[in-house]
Amino acid sequence: MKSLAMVSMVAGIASSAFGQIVVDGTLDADYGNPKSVQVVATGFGNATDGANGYANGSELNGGWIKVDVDNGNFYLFLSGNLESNFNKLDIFIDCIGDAGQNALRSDNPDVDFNGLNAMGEDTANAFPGLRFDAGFAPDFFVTTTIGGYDPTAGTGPTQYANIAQILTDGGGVGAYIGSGPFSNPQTGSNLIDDTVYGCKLSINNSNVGGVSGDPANPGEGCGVTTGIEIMIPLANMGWVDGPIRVCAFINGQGHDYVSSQVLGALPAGSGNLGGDGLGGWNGQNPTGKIRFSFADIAGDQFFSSDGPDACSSAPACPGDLDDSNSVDAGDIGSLLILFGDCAGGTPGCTGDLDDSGSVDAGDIGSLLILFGDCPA
Ligand SMILES: [Ca+2]
Ligand SMILES: [Ca+2]
Ligand SMILES: [Ca+2]
Repeated sequence: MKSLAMVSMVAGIASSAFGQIVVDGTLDADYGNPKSVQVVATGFGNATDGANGYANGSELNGGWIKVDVDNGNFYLFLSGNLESNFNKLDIFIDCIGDAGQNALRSDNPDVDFNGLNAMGEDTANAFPGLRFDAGFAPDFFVTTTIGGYDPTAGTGPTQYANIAQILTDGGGVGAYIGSGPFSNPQTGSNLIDDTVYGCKLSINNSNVGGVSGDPANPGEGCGVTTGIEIMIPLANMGWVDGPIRVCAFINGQGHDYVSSQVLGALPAGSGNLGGDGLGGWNGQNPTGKIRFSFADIAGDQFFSSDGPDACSSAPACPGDLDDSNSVDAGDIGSLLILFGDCAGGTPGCTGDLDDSGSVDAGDIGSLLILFGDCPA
């Protein structure tokens, strides 16, 4: 965002190296593990259409971040769906450790009909705006939306996107970065290919899995591999080093009503946050439409590029009880020390390799089968 020369330089690096990630709305192996997973039912419609372009609901099932230093790009993959009704996917990125806005100001760049500032503090009326968890101070904003599907003509929908700097003291640069119409609403693909700032965005809206719309049976987000994909040159974000953290949520058309679909996820059982954090609406106000703090909500409503695998409940190398990176004789010794019933008789405690509810002779047999080096 600093200069076109910088962007050109980054693009030059990208074209001279193998690009493992393709921005197409489908998950690439190079993303590694998901860093966030949804546990809350969507309050903005369960997506059931199965079409690549349009969707009848919005859900954020999982979040992946790839900081590709070799190619100079930040990649974000959010599995799920963005309803093709011009609801918004708002993404706040904390990529500079000692800068940014923990409490969103309202003198940031005017992008998407001033939608970013609509979420910020209302200084005239002394209303606070959106505030983030302690320690999370975003430095960059991306918002994207999709709509305009015409079933009669069989055209659309089209995705649109805006980016903006979030500088510590406001101001900065923002821009509309283009549109990506679908080549075919049901089976086609799309791409926003921003040649000014070097960003790329795409959606594949075909997911029908992930969370449900039923709070009593929310399901969960693991396993969904299509959704919203974004690439931003790291130079535009002012990134120098360190992990990159993201807070992403589905919002209403006017950036004025936050859904239940937030990553990092809201506490299980949560509903839509609305404008006040409780499902109410403050949208009649020019700014400060969003007037709650994620710090008041349990858990971290952000996730980090260096976080653990959000979808792994099992250890990466079962049987490697002494963390030697291989399952061998040393682990038999560790197993013997663990002999006895699991706490409360709950199967699957450390050493209970056969899920019998106790660590016993049966687990020695299971351990012998696992003998060998851990997967790389
Ligand atoms: Ca991809
Ligand atoms: Ca920051
Ligand atoms: Ca929180």
